[in-house]
Amino acid sequence: MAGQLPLAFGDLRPPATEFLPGAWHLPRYAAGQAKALLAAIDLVNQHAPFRSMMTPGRRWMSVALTNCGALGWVTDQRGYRYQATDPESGRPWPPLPDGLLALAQGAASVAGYPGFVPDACLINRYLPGAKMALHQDRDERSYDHPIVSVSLGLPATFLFGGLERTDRPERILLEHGDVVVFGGPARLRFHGILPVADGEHPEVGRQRLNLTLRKAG
Ligand code: MD3
Ligand code: FE
Repeated sequence: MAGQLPLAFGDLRPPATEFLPGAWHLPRYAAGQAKALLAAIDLVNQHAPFRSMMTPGRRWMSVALTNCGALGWVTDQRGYRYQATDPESGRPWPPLPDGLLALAQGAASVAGYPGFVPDACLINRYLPGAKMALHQDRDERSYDHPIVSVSLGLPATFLFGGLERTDRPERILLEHGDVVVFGGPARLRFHGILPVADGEHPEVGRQRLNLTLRKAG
């Protein structure tokens, strides 16, 4: 993990900041591992391809998603849940890559959440125009564990609200390589993503990818 050491020079990552209680922004924390992360996502996509999913309210999500790890997040007309198998294939989700686990644990430690052991990684793919409406993440067994988010590719505006849907959200730009850790009092805040603007990222192309590492079970 030499890429995570505080090098005397050659490390241009801005410092981590706690932008709201329990919520930490680690700018470009994962940028040095982007190639490995993209290769890992490619492998997951070969075994469990990105797909559209329908909400219990019968609306198609504009984001395409897949998962790796012991548990994967799914939605259908029956509801939102985590399950051990891919509903498209009936097979277990691909394993969580070691490097991704180490990245998430390192980021969680920086944010003051040592000993984080995620068992689920949801991977969201946003093509230009895709968005995610304000929501809370409440499908995990316990809210005592943080969620680690890794963004790759096109930038997006992240909306970060309060504990009530109507609380006016703050806006945070999430860029390629950025990691955000949400724990403690931030864990149940409403959040969403504004429609992704069209563009072309030199390493990732015309898309935004977001990985969220969770302890779901
Ligand atoms: C704040 N994903 O998959 S990541 C999601 O960029 C989701 O794809 C967005 O919201 C994305 O559920 C946002 C940032 C994030 C993830 C989980 C959170 C923020 C969070 C859980 C609690 C509070
Ligand atoms: Fe969420």
